[in-house]
Amino acid sequence: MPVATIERVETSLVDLPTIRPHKLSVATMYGQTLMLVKIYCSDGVVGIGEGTTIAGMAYGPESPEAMKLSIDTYFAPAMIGQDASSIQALMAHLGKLVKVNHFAKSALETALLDAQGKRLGVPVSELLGGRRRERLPVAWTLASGDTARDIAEAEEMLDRRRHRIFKLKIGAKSPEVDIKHVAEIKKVLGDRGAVRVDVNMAWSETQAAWAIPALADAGCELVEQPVASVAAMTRLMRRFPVALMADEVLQGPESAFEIAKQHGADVFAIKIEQNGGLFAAQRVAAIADAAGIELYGGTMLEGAVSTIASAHLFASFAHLQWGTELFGPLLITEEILTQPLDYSDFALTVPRGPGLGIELDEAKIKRFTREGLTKTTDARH
Ligand code: MUC
Ligand code: MG
Repeated sequence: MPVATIERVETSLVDLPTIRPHKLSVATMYGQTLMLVKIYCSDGVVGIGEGTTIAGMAYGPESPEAMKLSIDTYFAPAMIGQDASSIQALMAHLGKLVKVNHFAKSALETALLDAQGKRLGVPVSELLGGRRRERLPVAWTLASGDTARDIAEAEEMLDRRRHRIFKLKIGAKSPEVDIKHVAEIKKVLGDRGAVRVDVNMAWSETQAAWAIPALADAGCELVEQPVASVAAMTRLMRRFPVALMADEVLQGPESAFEIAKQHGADVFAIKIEQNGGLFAAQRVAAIADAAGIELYGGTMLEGAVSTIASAHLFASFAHLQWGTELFGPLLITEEILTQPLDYSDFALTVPRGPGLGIELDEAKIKRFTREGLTKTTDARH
């Protein structure tokens, strides 16, 4: 007899404004949509999960609307009545019913882990093998599109002791303009702040081969996904005195294995959603460790739920050489938790309470929930 079965699954879309336009090479974001899922269990425990992407469909293969639809139509009906505690078995079952859909699977797995942690009275990090650190260094992304404004923002983050690692979003402009932008920012920050860049696949291989040495000269220490393919990443490896990080090409353990085999990256940016959930991301980290690839805790610019799910996982990693970029909740104007997260002294504290260890401010969430779309699936479907 299972301890608890799944009685209801509820999905909703929550549209939240960002504190400023966030410019990536693929799009400019003015807001963020969280696809929230709640799993109600027969023992009264409710687990929460989040599916979030960047700029609608400009970045990843699933939109928030698509995640919701796949859960409402395919996942949720198959989950009703199932054992809520057998998370790996249930996710494997769902994996047979629905191919890929990594973001939706990550949201569901997060909700199941949150519920299980609450049920057992332990943090999600305990369910993942136990945490090795309580606090995670958090980078901030400078992406206002304006050098002077980015410098002012970095200075403010340093003054507030919130961030001292800065990731610059480049690739929308020419490499020449971007290199100047990076050099100007690093010149002002000096040793007070680390500078890294994310090109989001915008460059051709020849552009990358020309631009990366100039970025290294400007004091940039890490270049994330400069080109789209693993083959091109592999050819760029070991040619410059700067680390190369894989992001978009990492789509679960099989892709991680291929990249590791081809020596396609020095560092993996691990994202729970892009890899298909916390357990899949854990396997990606294990592959990286085995291959001597270093680790970085990435983000899909998620809200508090998926950010904290990621934090529990990253806290359990054996290695986290490049820290994290779990700043998503700080890019949103609204606080959606009853107890705000602790971002202080350049790090995020991993909550200690049962499950994810966070509580949603339901009144706030309600104000920003897209009307008429919240859907509950139960035994009657
Ligand atoms: C990405 O490509 O890494 C992470 C930080 C940020 O500003 O965008 C994301 C996505
Ligand atoms: Mg990236």
